[in-house]
Amino acid sequence: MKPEILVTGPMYPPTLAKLDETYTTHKLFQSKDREALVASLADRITAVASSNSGGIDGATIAKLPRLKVISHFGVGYDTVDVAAAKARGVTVTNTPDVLTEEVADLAMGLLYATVRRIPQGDRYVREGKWLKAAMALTESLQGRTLGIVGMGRIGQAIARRAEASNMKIAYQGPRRKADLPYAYHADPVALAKATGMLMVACPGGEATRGLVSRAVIDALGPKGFIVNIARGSVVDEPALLEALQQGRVAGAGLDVFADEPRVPEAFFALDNVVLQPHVASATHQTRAAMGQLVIDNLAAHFAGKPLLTPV
Ligand code: 8YV
Repeated sequence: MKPEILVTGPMYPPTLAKLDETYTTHKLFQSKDREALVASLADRITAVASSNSGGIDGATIAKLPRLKVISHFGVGYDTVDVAAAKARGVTVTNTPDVLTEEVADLAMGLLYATVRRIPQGDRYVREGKWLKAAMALTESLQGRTLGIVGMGRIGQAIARRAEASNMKIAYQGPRRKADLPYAYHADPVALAKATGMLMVACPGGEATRGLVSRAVIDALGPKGFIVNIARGSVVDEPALLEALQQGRVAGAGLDVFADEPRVPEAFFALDNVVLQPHVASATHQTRAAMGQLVIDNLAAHFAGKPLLTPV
């Protein structure tokens, strides 16, 4: 009899296939009666596999008295009620490190695309406009200072890339990191004012909800740029949309949104924003590595061994 697990959200199909092979999987996200499914499993489920598009809340955790581990597909786990889990002695694991460089690549790609207007140039050629005139010049990244909000593993990987592009680095976060040689600003408004260019790379969740507020966005100024590869919840999205519409900031590159996959259509009409469908880690190699961590943490649990990546 294969051990049973509850899978609360869809994830990388090969990983799901591997879970189906190894476990009797109960897929909450496919269930017609989620309440009934959870109730039917209450007396025996010890492990859950969750994802960003299907997390697990405190109410569901409370209905699983034997639960021991939540193996989450993602480095960010803001769709998991970690406080409720910890209160119950349930360990949550995530998928850090294996996606750091991949996410940093997309972040820099989005910064280049936004400031050097690469998608706009692509459209300019496709629409035959180059036949009539050269495309307008853009701003330069050279010598600019990139203000990174959130200097964790991904923030530092972005900083390395930006430095290789002759950019200077400043950052904001809960605390100064003594081992980093960059200028630190406790206040995101001060970081925006000092740099005019923000890269949002901090965790999501209540602690950072609305951290990049209207005041931060206004502090960027009309030559300012912002890229968000973290979570839509971190940025005041209506304030950013308004600032872009009114030219109070020069441009934005967005991979994440407040209510994914629903993106406010008002963004579509704007020529100063580059939009991506939350793809920072979306390569076969990286998603496979993330999935392997989900699998390895579950295997460790069922083998009574230490979990690999507890949060
Ligand atoms: C998602 C991410 O996991 O890891 C994260 O926190 O946001 C992404 O890698 C991915 O979009 C799959 O849902």
